[in-house]
Amino acid sequence: MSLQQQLTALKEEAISKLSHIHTLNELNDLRVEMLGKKGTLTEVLRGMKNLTAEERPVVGSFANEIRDLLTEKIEERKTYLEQAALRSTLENETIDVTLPGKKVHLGTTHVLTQTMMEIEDVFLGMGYQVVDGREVEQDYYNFERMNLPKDHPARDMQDTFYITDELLLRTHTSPVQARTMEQHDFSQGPLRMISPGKVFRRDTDDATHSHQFHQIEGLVVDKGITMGDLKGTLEVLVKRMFGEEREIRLRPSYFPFTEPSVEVDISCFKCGGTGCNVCKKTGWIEILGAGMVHPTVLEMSGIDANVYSGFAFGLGPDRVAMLRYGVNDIRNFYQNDVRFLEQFKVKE
Ligand code: FA5
Repeated sequence: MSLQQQLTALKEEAISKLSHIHTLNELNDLRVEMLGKKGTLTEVLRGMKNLTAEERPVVGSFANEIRDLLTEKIEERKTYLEQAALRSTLENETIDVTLPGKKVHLGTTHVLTQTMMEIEDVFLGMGYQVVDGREVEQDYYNFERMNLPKDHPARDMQDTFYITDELLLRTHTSPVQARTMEQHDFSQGPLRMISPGKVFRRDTDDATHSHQFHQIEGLVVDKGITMGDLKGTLEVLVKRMFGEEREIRLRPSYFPFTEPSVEVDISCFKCGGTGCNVCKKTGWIEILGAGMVHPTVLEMSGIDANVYSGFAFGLGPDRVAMLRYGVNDIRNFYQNDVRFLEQFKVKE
């Protein structure tokens, strides 16, 4: 077979193969096979050395034509394949913008946060300031400044996690009393504050006790503050939170930092006062401790107890939320079961 015949056969073979090629990789392989350095065309052209001087340019120009033709055909096929690939990608990735979107699942403010915010609103309306305390507190503020020296037996009721001998997870929000009193400038007016936050105790968890819970401390100090102011303030709170019909009772109690001291109970939401497992058969659930600020506590904060007096209270918002929503186990608030929490969804 002459070189020209070989070249023509090569061209036809390439053109026929091209029509069966469906991927860019296959196309590249074919290009290398036909036109590459070790390809068929180069192989055929090696035979040129056996040609005469007259034949060489003729065959050479024929070979060039074939190379150009094949290069062009390969380019054409390449463009065709690229467009086909693009078409198929576009078809597969078609987005139907009219389909409904995926719903974003929104959470809600925790029911305890909601409750504390509502209580804050009641007090803000009465001219109180809201103060932040510290969850990691000094023994000095948590106990000593609350009239509970190191060996005081009432410390036993509030055991906690000690970070060092002098640093602990606070057992109540009362240390904020001392911190606020020592900062207050009475020439600017009376001291009226509440302080919500987390507190920690070595309590055994049951339906109404949790080892970590919340308190809202309240403190008013001015000239001439009496137990009547305390009672009136608590009545406003209870009526705003629970409605006019809910009964409260004040029981004499003891706190080293108040004198006299009371504990305030609300009639049980579950049994209405007849006694059940939630109220431990008493008909009442305790929601706060309160009293008149002990003169020693005032004096330790640099306030003259002969001139000023005050009341203070420590409210358990977890218990308030239980009472308002009929939650019969405090542990529900802390287990983070979404089915429970979603019942208290608010429009934000
Ligand atoms: C105190 O913590 C005092 N600091 C309150 C106080 C402040 C008295 C200012 C006088 C003046 P008590 O330990 O009783 O007191 O707790 C106050 C409230 O916190 C209780 O009435 C109750 O509502 C809540 N509470 C106490 N322990 C727990 C607990 N383990 N789980 C949930 N709530 C609790």
